[in-house]
Amino acid sequence: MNGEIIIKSLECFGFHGVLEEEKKLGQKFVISAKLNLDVSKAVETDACENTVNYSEVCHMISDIVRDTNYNLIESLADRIAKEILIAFPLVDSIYVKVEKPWAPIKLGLDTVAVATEKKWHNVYLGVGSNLGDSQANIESAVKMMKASEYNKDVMISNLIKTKPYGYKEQDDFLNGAISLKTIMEPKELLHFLQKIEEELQRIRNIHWGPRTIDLDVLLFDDFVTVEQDLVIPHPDMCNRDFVLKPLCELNPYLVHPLKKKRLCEIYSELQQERGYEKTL
Ligand code: PH2
Ligand code: MG
Ligand code: MG
Repeated sequence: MNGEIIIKSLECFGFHGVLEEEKKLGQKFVISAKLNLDVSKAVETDACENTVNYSEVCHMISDIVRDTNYNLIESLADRIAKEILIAFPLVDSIYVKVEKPWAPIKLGLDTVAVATEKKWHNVYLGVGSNLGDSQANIESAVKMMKASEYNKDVMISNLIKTKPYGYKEQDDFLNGAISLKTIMEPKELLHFLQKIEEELQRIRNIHWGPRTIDLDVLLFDDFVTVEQDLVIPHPDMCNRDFVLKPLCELNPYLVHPLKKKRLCEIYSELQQERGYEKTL
């Protein structure tokens, strides 16, 4: 049962702002938040440990406003949203509004405010390696994903040995799929994954050539985007059995947002079309 915890106009004090005076003197910030969570267990047991204690949330917000320093209220709202999502695992998504009623703009106004929404996104990644100790490279990548507090529930499929697809003059690959929840937005996630690839010494020379690690965003909720450096869903995922096989192991009933079909259907259609199993 979906429930909401609503905090309206919590008065806080802090030193956020672009002007030196704001940083020195501080001012009032008024925070409102709406937390979405499953309240079934709380209602069934009538016990506070099965929900989110709104008093703890309010104190956490007040501490963040007092103890951090941002130029922008956008950054403050983002920080509050992220910290609450991380600290209270029951919360699936959150809306945060930061008002600055005393904004020094030499004009009279009620208040100025920014608002943000953040949530735990369901993400699926493809992972591949055919250089160095592939299994160790993939394990290190997973460890780095787990180490970020912006991610949780990181799970990896079994790894499969596969023939190179595309550029053939290279060693066989070890491939797998990873599922995780993240509060990063797509571009942030892309940069996070690129940093892991760099740390694992990936050198980009031949397009589709040998690599110590390749981390591709396959699916990001039902999100669809086309940008120069990021296309979601992954445009070639439905043609690759080394992607679909491990992905189906993690979640066969997941629906592809553009094909509107379950992954297991897409995979079995690919196998029929090819007439054979491509993996070794
Ligand atoms: N990745 C590629 C190109 N070809 N072939 C296999 N078997 N596995 C891969 O992960 C792979 C590939 C580009 O990302
Ligand atoms: Mg790739
Ligand atoms: Mg890639």
